[in-house]
Amino acid sequence: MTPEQQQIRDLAREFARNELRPHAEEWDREARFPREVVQALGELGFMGMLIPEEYDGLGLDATSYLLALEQVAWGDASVAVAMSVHNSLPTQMILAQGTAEQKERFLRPMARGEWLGAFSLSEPDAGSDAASLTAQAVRADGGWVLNGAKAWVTNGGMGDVVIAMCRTDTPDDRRGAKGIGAFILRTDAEGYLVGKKEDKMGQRASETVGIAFRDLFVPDGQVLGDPSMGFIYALQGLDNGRMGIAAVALGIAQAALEHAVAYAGERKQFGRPLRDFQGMQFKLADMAVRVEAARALLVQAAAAKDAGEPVTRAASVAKLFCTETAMQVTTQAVQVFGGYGYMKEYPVERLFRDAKVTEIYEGTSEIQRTVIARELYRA
Ligand code: COS
Repeated sequence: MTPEQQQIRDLAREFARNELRPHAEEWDREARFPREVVQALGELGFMGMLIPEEYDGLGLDATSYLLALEQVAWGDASVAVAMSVHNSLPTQMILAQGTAEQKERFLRPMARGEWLGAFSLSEPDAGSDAASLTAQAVRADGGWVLNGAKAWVTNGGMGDVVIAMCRTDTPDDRRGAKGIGAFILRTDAEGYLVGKKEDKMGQRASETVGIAFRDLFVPDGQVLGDPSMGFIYALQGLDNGRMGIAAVALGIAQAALEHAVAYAGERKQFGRPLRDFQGMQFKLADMAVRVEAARALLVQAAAAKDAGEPVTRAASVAKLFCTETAMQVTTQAVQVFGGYGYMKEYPVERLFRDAKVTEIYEGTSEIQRTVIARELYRA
């Protein structure tokens, strides 16, 4: 790490320790997202970490961003996923494909944390097979009219800007993955409807909603790039998004490891602390090795991104390994705590629940393996 990267990581750790950790249990219990925290993250510059300074961002490298995101997740995974989606997907997609006017209009308030961003690809019947989505955009005078339903949108209700993928091809000329556009939506637009907030197993404080479009008019100025290339932009965005989720998972795993190490040092059975038992030592060592290996893979993917190299494979490798590490390490942390680990009074129970979804959203572990295998043949 460079001194600057270390400084950003330490700043994130301090913020997580003081502003997130003390409240994580309460936010989880109440399933309430602390919107005020987004403002605080914005003041630190953390909502525009990858946005250039000319648009009010910090203009940092991916490594700094992901190391900071890991720390935020160490404090609270729900806050981290909101930050990850915002920084990795809509802002990066606008940066990559947006016009000068779109960058000026959307990136500034997003970089300052005044507008929270979301990304909407999945639908009730289009999950892993994302290109089969059916929400339809129809050409109209000066723009497009959107109709359809989307599923599991993080920040989709309380957020301000959503990039949503909808079909732009016509029923008699279906073009599959090349017949989809990416639309920059304001959530206060007429015809943007927010459905019920999902009641989830973990990351309960993060807002996950279904949304629907009913004759939602989107002016041409809010179409991202080529209206037939939105699916490609979404997959490019997900290359970034998957590194973000890897960082979120890593923060969860690191937190679980630290709790397990501390507990095994304190808890006594058979007249000795648990840490004195070789079975426990092996368990803790395996957890630590997984976490370190996961971080190395994430840093490697971040370095590839910073070097301007293709990251599809590295991002999927990092996402797969970090998220499965989170699930394994939190499972073992619950085991170390024994009966207490199963109780809500102890944080490992929440971390275990928070870990699971990282193996699912932004591409399941099975999709990551599919992507990695395809890339092996491409190389
Ligand atoms: N970046 C840029 N372009 C990409 C890409 C990437 N990472 N991955 C694929 N593409 C391109 C392909 O090259 C192809 O274009 P060409 O025909 O010109 O070569 C196009 O996108 C379509 O790709 P493909 O034919 O592979 O599409 P599939 O429908 O088979 O889907 C998977 C590919 C399964 C990998 C994709 O649908 C996927 O990632 N699904 C999971 C979706 C997901 O993560 N959802 C979570 C959303 S957030 S809750």
